[in-house]
Formats: sequence, structure tokens, C-alpha cells
Amino acid sequence: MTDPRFAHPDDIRSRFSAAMSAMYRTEVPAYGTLMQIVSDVNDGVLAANAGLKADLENTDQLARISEERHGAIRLGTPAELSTMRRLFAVMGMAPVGYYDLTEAGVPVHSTAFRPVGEAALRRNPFRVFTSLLRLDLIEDADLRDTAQTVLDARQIYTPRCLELIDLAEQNGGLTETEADEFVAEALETFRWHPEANVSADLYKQLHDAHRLIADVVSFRGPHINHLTPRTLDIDRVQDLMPEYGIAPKAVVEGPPRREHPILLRQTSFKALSEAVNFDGIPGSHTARFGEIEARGQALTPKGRALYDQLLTETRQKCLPAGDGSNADAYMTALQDTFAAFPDDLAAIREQGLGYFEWSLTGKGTAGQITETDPEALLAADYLRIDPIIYEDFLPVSAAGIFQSNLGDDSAQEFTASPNQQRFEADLGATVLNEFDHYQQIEDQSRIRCVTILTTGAAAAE
Ligand code: OOG
Ligand code: NI
Repeated sequence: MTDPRFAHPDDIRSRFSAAMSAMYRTEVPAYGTLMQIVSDVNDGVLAANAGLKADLENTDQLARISEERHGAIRLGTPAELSTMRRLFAVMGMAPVGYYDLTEAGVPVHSTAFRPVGEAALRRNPFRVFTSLLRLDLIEDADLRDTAQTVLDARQIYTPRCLELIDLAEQNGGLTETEADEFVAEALETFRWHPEANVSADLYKQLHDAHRLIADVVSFRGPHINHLTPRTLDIDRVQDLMPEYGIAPKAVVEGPPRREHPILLRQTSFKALSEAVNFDGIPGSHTARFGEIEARGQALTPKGRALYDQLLTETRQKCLPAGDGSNADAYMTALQDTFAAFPDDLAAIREQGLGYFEWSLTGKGTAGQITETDPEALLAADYLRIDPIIYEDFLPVSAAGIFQSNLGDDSAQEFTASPNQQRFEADLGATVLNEFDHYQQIEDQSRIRCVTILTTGAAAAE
């Protein structure tokens, strides 16, 4: 339960997300332009589509759309990762999911810190995709040791930020004043540093080993590398970007456009080249970009397996080239292959492919209903179901985003080596399994509705 002496973690998260967005807008002005396009497109979609607007209102999601965004950071050491877990916990964010990206040629493994539970997500769904560098995958032992030494010597958190994390843990929260201070101090960790931590020569060696390694090791902190607003029409925003002088990535990642969106579609604009000072020697680094996403229904393990299978089939037919030369062919192959994924809610439910949330329609008097079968109550219009929105990420899409912003030449062969146990040991906690979580939301919503209709009382959460 929330303690009145303390700022609510959801509020701290909202403040932090707004502060991060303001900072990123000054650091990467094209992100501000992208925000404007997204907001115009979202307004247009809502004005033209009363049904969608009503559905979002009904499920209490309209307010969150314009607030909604995720970001991404890349960390260098286990100690940085475990402190990051404690930092995000102060704002009600927990690690959900494990993503191994070695399979896709990127030497990291990752989780997403995000709010868990309906109320917190509605309040503010801000999340951060957080990767940990796999130094063990650098072949050159000398370079690996040098990188390790550089990383071990840096401190990415301000002393006051560390004190405030301790304080929040000891007291069970932060007062309003402490929370404001915490937001300002935590933000420092995510700021861009034009002064590199390494010489131009070492930067080049790291860069030659993998661009991502240079990005993580060469700087004083894990600069936020992108922020991503949610759009209601991603294809429209993708088309509009060039008109505003922004170069989009070649193809939209994820499933094709559908009547009933599933999972997550994402696209980004190319990273900027930024001036960097390597010990007095001027140079540049390319890492930071902007991204947009469109979220659809969360899929069950069965639905996800079908998605993965269809995506693999598509990529066997046509692998999207970074320069966009086969973008049309890829989008056509994607659309054709995904014809095998049913695009109506009844079929998705019958085949057990997606998760649904149950709610009351307002028909009938709570406590007066004798029918207890949820299916019968649904058929008789006492209950309604809506798709549960996917709040997580997709490894193949993430790899596509990494690659388009690290350069097409950056994909390397690594032996796929998922190591969730190691990741969790470094994190200092286990990650929540996203499928279990969605299943629980679905089950609890159904039980709660039936209990209210039949007894008049809300079931304990
Ligand atoms: C993270 C890429 C993953 C997404 O939206 O899938 C990601 C990174 O580039 O560090 O943010
Ligand atoms: Ni992203």
C-alpha cells in the first residue's frame, strides 16, 4: 500500500519520463520533430476513427497514448546492471523478459524495465530496454582486458543518486522533495557526454571489434540511445518522415499492417553523427537515433510461435537490405506470409493465439446475476473482451533496430549463447516471464468480473 509520506513510484516514473524526453529533445532535435509528427498523426487517426477512440476510452487507455514512450541503454558491467535495477525500482519498474541478441549478431543480452500491472501501466507505461555488453564475446584477449579496465574504473551514477536509492530502499520510498532530487540525479546517468573516456586509438580498436563495444566502453555513461513514442499509424509516420527531412530506416520491423494489430511494429530514423573529443583529439560517434512504435495484442506462446515461424519464413524468402533496395519486396513477402495469421478477434481467441482482458459492459445489476459461466455472460452482453496490449519487445526487431543504427556491416557471427542464469545473477534478481504475466491479467480480469456480477463484491486483487 502507498504511504502518504512518500511520492508514488508511478508519479516519480512520470516525472522521470518527462524529464528524459525534454533532455533528449535538446540533445537530438530530430526527436522533437518526430514527436510532433506522431502527435499530429495520432490526432488525425482518433478524429477519423470514433470506434478506436471509444475502445481506447473504454479500456482507459486514451490518456496514456501521448505520454507513452520507451528508451534504451547499454551497460558495461554487472555492477552497473544491478544498480540500474535498484534505480528503476524506485520508480516502480521491474525487469520483464530476457532477450538474447547474440543470435542476431549483437554481443549483448537484455531485459526491459517496466511497470507491471494494469494500474501502473495506465498511469505511465514508460519502459527502458536495457542491454548488458557481453565482453566474453570479444576474441582479442588484450582488448577485452583493456575494455574491462576502462569499464571498471567508471562510475555512471552520481554519489547523491546512489544515496537516494539507498534511502528509498531503507525508508520504503522517497518524499516529494527527495523524489524531485532523485529524478534530476538519475537523469545525469543517461546524459550524452561529448568527452570520451578513451583515446582516439583505443576507440578505433574497440570500434573495429564491434561498433557496439565502442559505444558502451568509450563514454562516461550509458547515454540514452533512443526514445520511442507510440503511434496509432506507423506506416503514415514512416511515409511522412522524409517530408520533414528525417531519413527513416528501410523497413518497419515486426508483423505487417493488419486490421487487428498484434505484438509490436517499430521503425526508426538513422543515428546522427555527433562530435566527440578523444583526449583533445576531435572525432565523431554515431549511436543516437529516434524510433516510433505501434503496439497491438499480446500473443500466447502458441500465437508467438506462429508469429516467429511466419517471420522466419518471410526472412527466408527475402532478407531486408539496410539500404532499402528490396524494401517493397520484403513488405510484400511479409504481408503474403502473414496471411496465415488470422486477422479477426474471434478466430484469434478460438485458436488460443492472443490474450484478452475481460470487463463489465454495465448491463445487469451487480450481485443479481445467477449465471456463472463467463462465456455465457459474454454471449449475453454482460461482459466484453478486449485484446491485451503487448508491453514488451521482440528480439528480431531489436536486432534490426540495433543494426540499422550501427551500420549494415555490424552484424557478426556469434555463437548463439543465451545465458539467462548469468544475466539474472548479474542483475541480482530474476526477470518476470511475460507470458505468465499476461495470462494472469486475463485470468484475474475474468474472475473479477464474474465475482462482481454474481456476488456484487470485487474479488481481492
Ligand atoms: C536497443 C534496441 C532494442 C527496441 O525497441 O526493440 C529496442 C538498443 O539499440 O540499444 O529498443
Ligand atoms: Ni527501441
